[in-house]
Amino acid sequence: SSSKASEEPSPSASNGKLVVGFAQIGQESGWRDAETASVKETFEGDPGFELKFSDAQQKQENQIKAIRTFIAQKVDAIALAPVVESGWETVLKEAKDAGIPVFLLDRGITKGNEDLYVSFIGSDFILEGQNAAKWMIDELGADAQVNIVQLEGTVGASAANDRKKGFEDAIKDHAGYKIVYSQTGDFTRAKGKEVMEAYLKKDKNIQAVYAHNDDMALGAIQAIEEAGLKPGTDIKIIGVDGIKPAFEAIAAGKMNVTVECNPLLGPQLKQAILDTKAGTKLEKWIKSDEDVYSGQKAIDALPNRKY
Ligand code: GZL
Repeated sequence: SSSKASEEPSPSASNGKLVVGFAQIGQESGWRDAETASVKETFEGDPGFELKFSDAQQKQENQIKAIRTFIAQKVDAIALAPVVESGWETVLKEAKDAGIPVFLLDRGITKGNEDLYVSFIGSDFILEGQNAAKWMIDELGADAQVNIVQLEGTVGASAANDRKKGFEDAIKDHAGYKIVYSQTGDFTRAKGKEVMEAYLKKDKNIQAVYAHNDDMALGAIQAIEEAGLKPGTDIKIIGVDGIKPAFEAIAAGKMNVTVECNPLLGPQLKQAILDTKAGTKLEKWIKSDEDVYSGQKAIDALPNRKY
């Protein structure tokens, strides 16, 4: 194993502060904006840190470039929200060789590369997909006939892959639950609306929409209303994230459930960096605790929601 010395990155350039480079994906969703705000508040609010922030506009090659820049700047730690699971081995090996610890934020990378990062700080997306299916089965009945449109997240993203897997596993024993259409909406409201519009032109006999994030669910709601149907009633709407607009849609009766996914990861990231610098061994997966909000529970929680 590497000696203690090589695990300690070179002291940071700027006057004793710990310099952190954050390679963020972009601004595709309200959830991600909340995550960015949490990281910025946490690090910019602490005189012991300097934050270098990069917005990759959804492109993996921009995230890779940002990581290389952080390495050249000899930062003390790198945080990465990997837009897709694959293609990180080379650049994360470069960070490792430079003795810079990497922390994955909110999405994972291909299995088998656990030696290339200290910890993944994020949610259990399979559980989130299972919780979405559980609500649907409890609400509509185990033997109901339910045609479902699934709005998938960004192609190749761990959050999309696992929310799909968790959901589809959980409905597979209920023959009446059929995913009649499954298409990526890129985690955005605009694309979610576009995909839903296109589908409704072909077929209106659907009973539920399962969207991998609330932004796409909110886009689908607009499309459903424009098609003359009542979202929340004619078609049940399930989203993931727990952003405030989803709580507002539930309160308005236009959406049924949001499966919470915590974006406020700044404090956990800071603690993980400090622990690592102190030589403390961390869990490979620092999991967020989350809840499921529907009906009166969502209405009651709305005033306290932070994002
Ligand atoms: C989840 C995160 C996902 C959110 C989406 O950790 O990766 O990306 O659920 C966001 O809203 O676009």
